[in-house]
Amino acid sequence: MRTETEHTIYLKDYAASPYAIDKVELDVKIGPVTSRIRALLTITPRTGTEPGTPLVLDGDELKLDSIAMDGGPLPLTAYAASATTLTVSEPPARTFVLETEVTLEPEKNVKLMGFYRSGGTWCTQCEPEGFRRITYYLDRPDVLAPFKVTMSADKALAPVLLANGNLIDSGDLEDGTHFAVWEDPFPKPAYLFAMVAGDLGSIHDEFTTMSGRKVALGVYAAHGKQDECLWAMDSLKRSMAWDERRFGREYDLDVFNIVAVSDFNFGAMENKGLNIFNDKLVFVKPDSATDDDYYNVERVIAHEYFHNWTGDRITCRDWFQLCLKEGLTVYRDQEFTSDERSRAVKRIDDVKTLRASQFPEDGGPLAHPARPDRYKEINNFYTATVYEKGAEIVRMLATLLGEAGFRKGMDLYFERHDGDATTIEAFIKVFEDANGVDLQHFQTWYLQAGTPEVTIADSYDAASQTYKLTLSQRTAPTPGQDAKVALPIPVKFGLIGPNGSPMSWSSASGDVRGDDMLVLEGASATFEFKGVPNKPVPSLFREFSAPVRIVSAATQADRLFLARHDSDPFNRWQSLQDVAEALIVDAVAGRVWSAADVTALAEALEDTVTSKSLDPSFKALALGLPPEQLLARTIGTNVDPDSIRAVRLKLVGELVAHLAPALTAAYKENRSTAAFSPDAAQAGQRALKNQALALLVVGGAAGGAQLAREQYDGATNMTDRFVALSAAVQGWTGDAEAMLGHFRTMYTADPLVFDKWLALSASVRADGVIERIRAILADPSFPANNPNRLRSLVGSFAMGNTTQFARADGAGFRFVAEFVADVDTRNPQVAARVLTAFPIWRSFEPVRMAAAEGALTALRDAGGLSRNTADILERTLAG
Ligand code: B3K
Ligand code: ZN
Repeated sequence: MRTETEHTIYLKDYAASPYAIDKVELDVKIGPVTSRIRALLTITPRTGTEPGTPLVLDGDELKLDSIAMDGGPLPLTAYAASATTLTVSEPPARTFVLETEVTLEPEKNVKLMGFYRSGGTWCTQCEPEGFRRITYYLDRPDVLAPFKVTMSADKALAPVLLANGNLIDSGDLEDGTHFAVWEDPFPKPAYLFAMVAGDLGSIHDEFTTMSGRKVALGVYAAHGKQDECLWAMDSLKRSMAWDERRFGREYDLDVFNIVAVSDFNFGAMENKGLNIFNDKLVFVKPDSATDDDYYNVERVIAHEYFHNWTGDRITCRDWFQLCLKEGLTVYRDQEFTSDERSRAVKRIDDVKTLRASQFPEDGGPLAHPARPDRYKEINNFYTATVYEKGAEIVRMLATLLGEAGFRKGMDLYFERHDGDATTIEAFIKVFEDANGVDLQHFQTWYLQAGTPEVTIADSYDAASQTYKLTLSQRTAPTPGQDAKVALPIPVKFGLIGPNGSPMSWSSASGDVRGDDMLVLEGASATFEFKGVPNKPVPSLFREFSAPVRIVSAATQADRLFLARHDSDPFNRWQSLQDVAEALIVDAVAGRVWSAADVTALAEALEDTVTSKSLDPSFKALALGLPPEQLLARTIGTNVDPDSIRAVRLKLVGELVAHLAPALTAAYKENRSTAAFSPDAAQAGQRALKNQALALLVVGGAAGGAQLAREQYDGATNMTDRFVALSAAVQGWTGDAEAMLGHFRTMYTADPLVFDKWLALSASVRADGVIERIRAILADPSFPANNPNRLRSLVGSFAMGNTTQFARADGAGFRFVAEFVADVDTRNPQVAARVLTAFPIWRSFEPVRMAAAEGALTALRDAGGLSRNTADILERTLAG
């Protein structure tokens, strides 16, 4: 490994910077090839700073053109500049103004961090450490300053000039250029800085805040894309209204702009007043975007907007606290979606995501606490643990405190910390103070890595009418954290009587709160319910009230009973998953199911699909069998992905043999000729219809392939077309190849639809898929630097096509490792992200395990990797 990766940063070493920045004035001259950045930083030593303490500013690939202090030149001996630092050895012991100039070449910035060019548009990405690629600065989140930015550029090349805050001046200059001055009155860390220049189209609207202020809203994108931005604008307005209603949060500037760009390393960025988005999370229209795309645009627009309060107004003291803004903001966007759409469906979707991405992370070599205490490369900590587990922790807090108690804490958070760069401890403290409770034990959720496993045992004594429930927890060691403590775990629950109705009790002992929550604080606890007339079936972890793995001795009969009778939709769904999972896992281990086992599950699914009371989007989820990767995780060791896939497909086939009539009926009943609308009701009907179709095709029902073909040909929206194609590809029907070819020809001109084709091409399970992907990559017209294209093709392969990625001959592992090495030379963030497909390698059977290790060690031995990729690789191999 390179020595760079030896460089570890520890939370315990945190110290405030010796200097504060009171004011930033930037003058940015954007030229066709080079851009010049002049920065005027007003700097004051912080109280307690020893006179003569050097000022050390961060840089990254910068070259200093000139420097001055308080308007005069600085002698060469007074400073030292390198690509990564600018040190002023003995700054004055009073406020001074430091002036620097650097020249950048945005076009060459293919890392897409700092100031770069995407499809002709100049834009920025600064979180976490991109601002230092624009100018020398104290690039850390606890240095907050008001910014004033003067931008100028050729008027024809860049008629649009945007930055954070409010526009205070603009005009033409004599040389054909024009300028704009943007001022952001809210002190902010540099990671929230943004500017955009280019020839862009836009749509505009207005929002009136709860105190009656008018905010001008704009969404900017490539010309001709305006109609694809309307949903984003609509989502923004609903987000603004929701944050006022639900959290009392009002927007603060006069302007809120969103810009869509095509080359972006992740989804979007919450820069103050100027959010920059990956265009795939802005552009939607019925004939090129699916219902999932609409849902994601709405969700991410909301997420970035909500950051204005949880992230921008209140930011992080240091990057260890990332979860403070991310976990909390994910919780907020989840709540938004739950209020706007179906709460139960949203919860199921989120738990599926958590289990698919966070649980494997938490149980593998990359496990880390939601608030880590060390890192080598902060970019590698934008993880499912920080985001999704972070949101789960906030959700548990809300569950434990109740809605009103949670809101009191949030109100205090905004009141006490507005304008601060703060910590997880401060966040927990507001809930303690607002509610008069002790949350020190709860705080451990942020500090301890690993997913607790909760084991459930119960017994019923008919003579004394007593029902006893014993819960115990255990968390396996994770890298660097051998000893684990018990965590406080909220368990929402209910007891269900033999007739399917809720059962009550006359008295309970143990930490039972109200009639629907238990709290497991220690390693183990017993809860005793008296006055329970019959043996109940317990429904535990309703709404998935804690991010844990549940081990229960429930029988298949109990699970099927819950699937029919539980009043909690989450647990109804979960029970069906559990039944299917048990059948598959047993069969993989050689204990083949009986016909009666399959019939019982098929009947429960049929009751679900034909139910008059359940909504279609829930039914669609209920019909989805546990994914292969999840089954592999449950199996845990000695995994052979081919056998998991074969057994799962066999179960689908047998279920479909029972369910074909019900699925066909659901398919027909949910077809609609109404004009397309992305609303949850219509999307839910499409989801059920399309899930039925996918099962009919993959389950080999007579006429299934034909139905997919007909839907594909006759589709009037992308959801129907794409799902029909996916079903054909998943089932690898006779005409799947022809359909894929047709889709490509039809949509090559639209990069975001082309991404769908790339992802599907990479998901083909048949041999030859690696050659297929290699051929696509080798095509000279393939945009090899665009993160969306690369992730759609190789990311989908590595993360989704497990049987081919984890081929026993090692070809899949080698291909992905070679791809990572290649992309790493251009865009380390994309490379490091794709490499996170590997950490499951030790769960495979010995042949695959050795093949994966071979590919990983070859990557390591070739050397020359970026810090991002080397860090992931090192941890993946160390395990
Ligand atoms: N805060 C950004 C993510 C930045 C990722 C940097 N590697 C978007 C978000 O989470 O809202
Ligand atoms: Zn975020």
